[in-house]
Amino acid sequence: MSPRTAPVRRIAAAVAAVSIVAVGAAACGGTTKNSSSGSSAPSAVSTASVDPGAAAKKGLTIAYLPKQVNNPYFTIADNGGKKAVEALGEKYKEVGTSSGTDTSGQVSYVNTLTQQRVNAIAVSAQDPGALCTALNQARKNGVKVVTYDSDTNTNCRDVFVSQASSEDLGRTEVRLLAQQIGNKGRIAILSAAQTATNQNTWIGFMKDELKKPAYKNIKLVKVAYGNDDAQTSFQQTQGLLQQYPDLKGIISPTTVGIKAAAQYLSGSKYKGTVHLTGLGTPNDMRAYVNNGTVKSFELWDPAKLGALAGYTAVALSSGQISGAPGQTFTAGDLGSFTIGTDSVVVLGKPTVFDRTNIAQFDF
Ligand code: RAM
Repeated sequence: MSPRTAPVRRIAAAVAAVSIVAVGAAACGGTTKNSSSGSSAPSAVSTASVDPGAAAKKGLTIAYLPKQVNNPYFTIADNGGKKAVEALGEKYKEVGTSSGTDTSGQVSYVNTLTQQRVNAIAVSAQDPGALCTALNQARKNGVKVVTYDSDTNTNCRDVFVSQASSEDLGRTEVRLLAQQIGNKGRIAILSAAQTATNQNTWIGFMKDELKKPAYKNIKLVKVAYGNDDAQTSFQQTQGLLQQYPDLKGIISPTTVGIKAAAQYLSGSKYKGTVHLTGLGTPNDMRAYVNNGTVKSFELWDPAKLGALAGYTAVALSSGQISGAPGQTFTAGDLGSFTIGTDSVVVLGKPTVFDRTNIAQFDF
């Protein structure tokens, strides 16, 4: 899929900007979807009545807008979404930018999808706030908005489909690395985009975990950003080792970052002595686990995440749920899910991959 050209994007953004002021005013007017969560939303959503027993509508258009279209992680996730929504009799489409830092490109796509009157958008946000005006404009026009993988601010979407508990992800990555380096030494984080909601949330929990007395001999020296770009991530890893030659370990909570860091370490004198963990796909990381560069890392099943986003979008568009905490819906063979605080649905627990189990996974 090729990214849209800049001039087209500017025109689309300008068209949408004209009608956006009114939405902002409505959203700020204090209509609250759920007063205990403190999330405000366009009034159309907050007053919608739901019928949990309603049949799923057919022929809905569910559009996926990943952070990045050429990222294998999103290819797996969105294909999982495609299978799920098509099995329900809906239409699937995917649009998106090829860069993980093109927030204006994401905004432009939201505006186009709104003009096309898709029924729902499933979006992985490159930035928590940048898409909000466009997404609330979409919602005001009846488009349901599900964030998946990377959230926006809570008042800009109906439901966030989260891959796992953010707190668990952040803390377990620190634990994995701490075990590998014997609880001692300098470490760094190689993240994705500096604005990415998901990575920043996990990093917040990593920093909190590192405050525990058990980690008093571990020092986080730097958070570097590889922007979910293989070459930048590779160079950032190289730069970290140049700046901190005594570095003991790296956490990379991004599939693009961890793969590039593993590639760098694997071909360097640091192979096997500088430890690396984070979030990666088993297919990307298999060679580096088998050649001793990486001991263990974790991830959820991206296809299931994409599928759950699709089921959630269809349930919203069919009036089975409105996104309010406590509501329950069925997500095909993934089972039944209950919407939690801040309208978040959690897929489940991630899997830790290492030499003993990685051969069992193919994604
Ligand atoms: C990258 C993206 C994505 C994140 C995964 C782990 O592919 O940044 O948002 O969830 O890594």
